[in-house]
Amino acid sequence: MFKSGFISIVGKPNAGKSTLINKLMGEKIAIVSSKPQTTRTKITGVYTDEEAQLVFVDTPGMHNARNKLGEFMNREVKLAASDVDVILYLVDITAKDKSSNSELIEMLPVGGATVFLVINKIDLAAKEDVLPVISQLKGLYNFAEIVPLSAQKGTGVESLISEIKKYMPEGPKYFPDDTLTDQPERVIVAEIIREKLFRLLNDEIPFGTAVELEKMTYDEDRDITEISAVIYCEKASHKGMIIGKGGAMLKRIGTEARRDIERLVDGKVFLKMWVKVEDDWRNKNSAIKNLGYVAD
Ligand SMILES: Nc1nc2c(ncn2[C@@H]2O[C@H](COP(=O)(O)OP(=O)(O)OP(=O)(O)O)[C@@H](O)[C@H]2O)c(=O)[nH]1
Ligand SMILES: [Mg+2]
Repeated sequence: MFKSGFISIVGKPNAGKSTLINKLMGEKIAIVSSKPQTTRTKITGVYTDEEAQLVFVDTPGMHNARNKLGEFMNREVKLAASDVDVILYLVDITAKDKSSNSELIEMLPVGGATVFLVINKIDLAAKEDVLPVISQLKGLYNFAEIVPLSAQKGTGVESLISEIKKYMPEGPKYFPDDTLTDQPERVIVAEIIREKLFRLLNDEIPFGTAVELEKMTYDEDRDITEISAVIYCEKASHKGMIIGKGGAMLKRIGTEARRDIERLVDGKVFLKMWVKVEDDWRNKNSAIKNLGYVAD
């Protein structure tokens, strides 16, 4: 009997949701950074083996929205958590305030879904500290399963997959065997650039950035993919920081992004980037939409 179903990965910002979906897929489909609110849209990853097809959805971290982009992100979580078979609620074992998770779980449209508590980053905790955290958290909700793991190291990820399979109904393959993600290549490219902004820029600057691809074409004669991208930011002072002294920061962002994009397209890449200021875009519905943050 072949099984299939939908599983959404939710939790606070920085819990390690994107790291987990990447580990489950065996490939990087979602960007990761040490800063909260890295993920802005829901991202589907399809896992297929002989027994089952598991359709995972990574989501933005649930938080108190302070602008329209934040409201959009929280809506994305709710959309992704409704109508699924299993919800994985991720908690970072090292996070200080764990009790507030119950409010977030209450906000989820759980419906008939089974909810797992996944305790992540156990590689950062001493063995004897895991059980006390489990007993602290298990009363927050009626969890069907509690799975401790390390999304980064992969410890416990296999057992998570087998636990999930137990709750999957009999079903068809919704996607062809070789499907990995629903994201078009252009979207992944823009996300890779955004990841570098999150990794290389400090303070509030990365949170106010967005990336739009203007062009992505393959030049057959030169065997090179040509990409032009615009980095949007909220203030002229941020633009200066993104470009850096003598263009040094933008160059570094470009070099690191190009390296990843070349791996993705498996070929040479020419990447050109511009930085533009779009005042307070995170509070403008039209700007948010234009930058690809559109609910479906
Ligand atoms: N040591 C350790 N670090 C981890 C683990 N999982 C994730 N991280 C780190 O935690 C940080 C956040 O990881 P993400 O996967 O971006 O977290 P997220 O939940 O997707 O965050 P948002 O998209 O902002 O909601 C990154 O620096 C990861 O490398 C883990 O199992 N162990
Ligand atoms: Mg994420």
